This record gives sequence, C-alpha cells and structure tokens, in this order.
Amino acid sequence: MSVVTYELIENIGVIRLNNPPVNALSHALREGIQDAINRAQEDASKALILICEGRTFIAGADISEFGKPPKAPSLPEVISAIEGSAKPVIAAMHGTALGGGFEVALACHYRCALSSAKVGLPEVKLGLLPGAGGTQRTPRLAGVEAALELITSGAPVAANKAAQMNLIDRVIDGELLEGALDYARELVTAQAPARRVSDLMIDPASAPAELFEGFRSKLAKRARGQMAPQLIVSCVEAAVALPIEQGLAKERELFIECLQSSQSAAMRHLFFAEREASKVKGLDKDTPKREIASVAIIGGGTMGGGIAMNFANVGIPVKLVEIDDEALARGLSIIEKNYSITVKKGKLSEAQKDQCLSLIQGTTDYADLADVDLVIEAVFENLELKKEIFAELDNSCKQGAILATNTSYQDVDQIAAATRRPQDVIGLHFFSPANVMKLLEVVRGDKTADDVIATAMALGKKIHKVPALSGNCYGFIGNRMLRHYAREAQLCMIEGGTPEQIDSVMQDWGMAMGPMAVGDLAGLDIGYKARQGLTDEQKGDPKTYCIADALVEMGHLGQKTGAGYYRYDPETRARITDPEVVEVIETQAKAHGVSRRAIDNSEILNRLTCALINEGSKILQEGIAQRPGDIDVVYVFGYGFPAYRGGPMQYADTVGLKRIHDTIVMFGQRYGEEYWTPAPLLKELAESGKTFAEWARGK
Ligand code: 3H9
Repeated sequence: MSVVTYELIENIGVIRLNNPPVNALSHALREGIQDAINRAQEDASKALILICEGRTFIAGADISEFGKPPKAPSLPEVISAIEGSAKPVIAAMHGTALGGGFEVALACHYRCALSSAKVGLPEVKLGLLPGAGGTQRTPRLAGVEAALELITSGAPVAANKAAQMNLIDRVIDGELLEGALDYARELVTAQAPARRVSDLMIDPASAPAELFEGFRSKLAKRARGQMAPQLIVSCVEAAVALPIEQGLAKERELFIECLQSSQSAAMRHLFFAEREASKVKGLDKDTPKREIASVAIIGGGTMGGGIAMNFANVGIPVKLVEIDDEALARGLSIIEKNYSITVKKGKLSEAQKDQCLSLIQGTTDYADLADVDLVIEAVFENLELKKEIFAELDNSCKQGAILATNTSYQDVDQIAAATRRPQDVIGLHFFSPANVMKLLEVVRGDKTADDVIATAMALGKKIHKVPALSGNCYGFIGNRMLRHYAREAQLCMIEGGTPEQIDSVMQDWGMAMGPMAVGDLAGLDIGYKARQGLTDEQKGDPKTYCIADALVEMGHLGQKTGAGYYRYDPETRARITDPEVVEVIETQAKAHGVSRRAIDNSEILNRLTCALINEGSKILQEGIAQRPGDIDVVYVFGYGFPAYRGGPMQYADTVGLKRIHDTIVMFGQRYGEEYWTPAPLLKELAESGKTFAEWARGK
C-alpha cells in the first residue's frame, strides 16, 4: 500500500499519509508528499489538507535515516514545495506533531489540530536543532522568547496552548477530517490566500541582545556541555537578523554541524537504546502479562515512599506496610511532604495531590496483602530480613501475585528460595529519589517466569520509568560497575586528589554529580554499615574505603549531618571545602604507606571511565546485560551519566576500544593487574578493530 494517497473530496484535495508506526518522514513519505502537492496544483482543488492515518501526525524525520547517504527530495525541499503551493494547504494534526512533522505543519498555510494533539520541536533531545525551518518559522509566529523556550526545551505543548501561542489556528473537537474539511471550506469561501509564515517579519525590538545572552547563560547551566541548545539560540538570532533564505541557510549549516557531532550520535543511539532496552530477547512480544491493579510496598522509608508514589501517580492503589503505627505515620507524612513540594513547584494541583494520597493506604498487617497483585519489598539491605519477609509474603499473598525485591545488590535467587514460588519472584530496583529517577532495573532470577518478566517490563513503562533487564549478580548492572568507578575515585583521592578535584573533573566532563558529592548525598554510613558485615577479604584493599570509614567515625555522614567529604552551608546546602577532610586524607595516606603526588585531571577521568567500561565488558560477555545499549540506558537514566556521551559503552565505542584497552594495559603496568586487566571481550574487540555496537549486531 502506498504511504501517501491523494483524493478530491468536493473541491478539497486530501493528502493522506500512512507510514506506521509514527508517520516518520522516510524517503518514500517525502517523495509522496512532494508528488501530491505538485499533482494538486493541476487539478480542480481549491485547497489542500495534509492529514495522517494511524496514531499520530508526522512525529519527525526518520531518525534511522540519519547518517546514511541522503536521498532527494530532502525535507527542506518538500517543505519548500508545500509553502510554495499556490493553493492553501492546511495541516490537520492529531497525536504528536513533532520535529520535522511540526516543521511540515509550519510550512502549511493554515494549521488545525485535535484538542488532544501535542506539537513540539524535540530535536534538542537528539543533540540536534530543527533543520527544516523550525527555528525560522516558530519565532515568526510565536515570538522570539516563546520560540526559544519551545525549541531549547524540546518539550511538546498541548493544542490549546499552541493555539494561544499562535502556532495553531484552530482547535478541533470531534472528528479530525470532518473538522479540517469544514475549516477548508470556510477558507475557500473567504478566498483566503496561501498565507506564508516566511513572509512574516520579526520586530527586532522584541528581541534585544540581552534576551539571547540570557538564554545562552541559562542553557550553559541547564544543558551543561551540550552544543545544540547554544546553536539553537544562534539560529533564532538569525531569524531576527536575516531574511528568511539566509536564516534557513544558517539553520541548515548548524543542523549539519549537530548531525555530524558525536553528541548527536550519542543521543540518537540512546533514543533507540531506550526503546530496545524494554524488549527482552527470547521473549515473545505477545507473552501474556499479569494484571497489576493493586500494589503493596513493604517499608515506608524514603525508598518505599518514593516507589509508592509512582503507582499512585498512575492511578494504581498502594498499600504501604510498616512494622508499627509510628513508622507508618512517618512514612505517610514523608509522602505527603513530597507531594506538597510538587504542588509548590506548580507541577501538580491540590486536587491531584489529594487524589494520589487517597490511593495510598497504610497497614501494619500482612493479612491485608491477601489480594494485591504485586508486592515490592523495600526494607534495608539485610539478606536474612529480606528472606523472612518473602517467607511471610509467600504465606499471605494470593497465588499469581508477583513478589518483587527492591534490593540494590543482594542475591535475588536466595530471596526467591525463601518462598515456594520462585517463579513469581523478581527484582525491581528503583533509584533514589524513586519518584524522580527514570531507571528501573528489572532483575531476572534463575527461576523467574517469562510472564513475570514481561509484566515487569510493561509495568515499568506504565509508571513512566525506563526499564532495563539485568541478570542476577552482586550489584546487578549498575552497582556492579559502580563499585569499580568508586574504587578508582577513592584511590585517586588517597594517591593525591581531593574531593573537589575529583568531583569537578567528572562534573565538568558531564556527570550530573561527582562521586564524592554523590556519596555525601546518599550518606557515607550506608557503605560503612554494609562493610561491617563483610570479612577483611570481602572488603578488599583498605585504601579503597579507609577515608570514608574515618569520616564516618568522626561523624561525617554526608549531607544529613552537614559534613561528609565537604561541609554544607546549613541554609543554602552549598558545598564548602573542608580542610579537616584533607587532613583525614593525608593521615590515611600515611597510615597506608601512600606518598601523595599531584594527580592530573586526565588520569582521574581515564581511571574512572575505564573502570566502568572494563566491568561493563564483563557484564556483557556474561550475558548479565542483554546489549551494550542496555548498560548505557542504566548509566544515563540511573547514574547521571551525560546523555550527550551516550552511556559508558557508546562512549567507549566513540573513543575507540583499542585506545581504552591500551589505557587499561598501561594502568596495569603502573598500578598492578589486579584491577587493571582488560576484560576478555574488550581485548578481543580491540584486537579485531570492532565496536561494542558491531559486536551486539553481529551476535
Ligand atoms: C527531526 O525531525 C529533524 C528535523 O528537524 C530536520 C530534518 C532535516 N524516526 O517511542 P515509541 C519508532 S528529528 C524513526 O515506542 P510512543 C521507535 O523507535 C526527529 N523511528 O512510541 C519505535 O520503534 P520500535 C524529531 C521512530 O507512542 C516506534 O517508532 N522527532 C521515530 O511511546 C514507536 O515509538 C522526535 O524526536 C522517528 N522519528 O511515542 C520524535 N519516532 O517499535 C521521536 C519513533 O521498533 N519520537 N520511532 O521500538 C517520539 O518522541 C516518540 O516515538 C513518539 C511516540 C512520542 C512519537
């Protein structure tokens, strides 16, 4: 079937696009639109409607075509054909008119949309800028400031809002084609012209230089390290200063610059990796799923409360279980407080808050869990306690209920073995703060049933998380790799670095936070307590934890005590360098026979990133992660790894695996092979000149 059809309805030409799933502007679609526009110039039509079949209006350029040899007509050529039509063209939008899709609409002479539709220019999320006129036409319609906000945020806006912004002419309730035909007839009757957005002028007084400078510095913070947002500002500036043809040429030039950048390659990789991560190899996509209409959370601490909010937010009732009334009241009040903060930020109404809270009920009695479909245990990390809880759940919950643990590193199989239904047990590892962080690590036990995995992956999406599957091992994907990153951070510190130096190296490189600042946020006592239960052999080299232990023992538990690796301003929570901490580091170095030296920034960066990549290679080869992209998804959505570097494995591919391998060998010669032996897969790929991505495709 053709992806573009053309039909005359009375004197209105209707161009219908049908390119599932999202009507992306593939070569066939571009060609079809151009042909239809040309053909319509010759027939009896008085106006044209551009409308889409399926779930959405055009959702953008076909991202999978980027990086391949371009095929004519290009999108700018198609857009120019639409805008150049002598007969008025009306875009009729539903679903999500995004990116190149919305640019097509902006080239039309009139725009209507269903009230449920959304429009936007999300290219920035792919490390790109709108490359088919979006940066030139949006400010001509919506004004410079609104355009800058829309394009640099990439966030879509609802049809009614878009109409207020002058981006849509008519909002339609009811049947879209009928509404669009009525609109077209009205325009024909009124002899409305083919009104072109590019003919509009922008008043330069509405866009003083300070406006652009303000945006540039705001974006330098909000989108630290990213090039596309800054270039978007330059494009919009050009829209004000230059005639449309020159503005479009500037936009094209900067679009190509973005398209060819490693930042955009990384972000496009992540777009597909995120979608692929939710697919489980070897599991039929039609695997039946269990219905999850109610959930219970064991443990009403920060984690349990955050998890509960995810379900209440999508209308699923939650029972929060605590050991006594006092703990329960504390847990519920934390949830209340969290919702109130969201209300204050204007992201939730009071009524929505009340609705969510009404869905969360407390209990101290496991008998109340008899009917729930899913239980998530979120108590502190103690294997014996978790086993007791699962044995209790086995007795209290109905058959078919899914029993999940939120453990961040314990053995899911041992927990499952505490029940008579290990097939129903799975790990659902949320990340703190659980109501904010997007990652959900789904941990498959040895005996976990296929339908339980399929249900968990689908549920993750339902609660707006990004699910990624991990096999069962100590720390799963994320924390298993993190141990190696954290080890190197500690070693760099005792060998000569300071918390400030290490954190700023990693933060300047793009991490959301440096490792020491993360430690302070999480609480240094957590690792300390975990180490208490380990033998010396299990704890490993004391140089990798002696500074943290010394800090805890002097009461520096992190942000919560106002001091950790840093001191914290009691009012602003700002980090302050603490000379006492430097003394601790120096004392510990002496005690462990380390003579401190100046350590340079590139060594810190290489040690921390190579440690992640080497362990990631092992995780891949062991099949703990399904694909390199899954590891990237885990790191970007769970650990603050910069999206514009694509995740550790994509970053390694960009740098080159031979270089990573050789760096690890060099560290091995310098610091010993215990920590620095290249993983077998990394070695193999470095020798054969392949990337992780190529290995994954060939597997
Ligand atoms: C652009 O337009 C540049 C121009 O300015 C200039 C050009 C010169 N291309 O997300 P879903 C696939 S840049 C190719 O699960 P949802 C996706 O991979 C583009 N494929 O559905 C998935 O495949 P699979 C600007 C695409 O309902 C399937 O469609 N536009 C594209 O949750 C379903 O996707 C954007 O950035 C695409 N553009 O969400 C919009 N889009 O089933 C990107 C989707 O094999 N897209 N696919 O895994 C989205 O934000 C969401 O997909 C959308 C639907 C909201 C549309």
